[in-house]
Amino acid sequence: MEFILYEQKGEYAIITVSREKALNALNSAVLEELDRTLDQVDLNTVRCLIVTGAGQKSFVAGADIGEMSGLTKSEGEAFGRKGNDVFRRLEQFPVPVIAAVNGFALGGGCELSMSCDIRICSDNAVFGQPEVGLGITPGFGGTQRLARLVGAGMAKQMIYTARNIKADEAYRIGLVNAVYPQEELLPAAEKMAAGIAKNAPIAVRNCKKAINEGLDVDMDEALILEEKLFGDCFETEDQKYGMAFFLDKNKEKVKEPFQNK
Ligand code: DAK
Repeated sequence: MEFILYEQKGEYAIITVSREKALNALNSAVLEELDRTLDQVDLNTVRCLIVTGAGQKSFVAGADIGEMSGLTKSEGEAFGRKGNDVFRRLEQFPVPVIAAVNGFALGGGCELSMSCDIRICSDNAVFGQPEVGLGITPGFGGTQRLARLVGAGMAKQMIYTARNIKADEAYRIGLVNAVYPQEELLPAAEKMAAGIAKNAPIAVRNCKKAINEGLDVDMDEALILEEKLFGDCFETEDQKYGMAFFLDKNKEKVKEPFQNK
């Protein structure tokens, strides 16, 4: 692949958007490669993904404006569909995805980060939806995910004004969970990924599904969904082992890794 690096480190893997000369902007090739990368994730062993950008300046500086500028209406629609499909796939990916936002996260970059389960960022990160300044609307889910994450009022302000916000403001409004010095960002993301990977994988996947799908329905339906996913964990080897380990009073015992079964 030309623009996506993929590295599996034990039970988690890192996807790096690597098109540094254009600040990792998303063209069709990047989106295509991102999609193909997700095809290749070995879900028998990978329990968490990290998405980041190459270099220290940019996570993803948006969709590629050069490529977009010449699109016809139907090509624009196809480009939007490609991005939406990949981002939705990431959002619904069976295992949790952490965005380690290491700089500019503008337009499609902010939208990519919002398709991930968790966002943490470096102290030089900048978030924004500058699309209306370019004559378009956010097209990769920005109007929907930003409003769900930070509330409609703040999302509308950011989108209508096209004003970028820095890391501290992103933290204050709840767009990111934590801010780190640049050199500490990836280690922090890896530590979090390893922490997630240590827990029972079927239970973690079911939590992701319950939260994501539950947010799209009313509370009564959401609780039924939770009951079902809760019930699904029973009789798994990991549930039996996790509970037996707790109940075993032998203080010398060492917890074995969960088997994903
Ligand atoms: N696209 C293409 N190239 C980009 C780029 C981008 N989004 N962002 C940066 N680059 C390129 C620059 O052109 C420059 O290339 P060279 O001139 O060196 O060849 C190189 O990256 C370095 O950028 P700068 O020289 O500008 O670097 P600075 O530090 O001065 O400025 C910046 C950094 C991030 C503030 C600035 O580059 C910037 O404002 N970039 C554009 C940010 C932006 O507006 N991004 C949002 C794009 S809109 C749709 C679906 C989705 C979308 C649209 C439609 N459909 C449904 C159809 C999504 C839209 C967007 O994402």
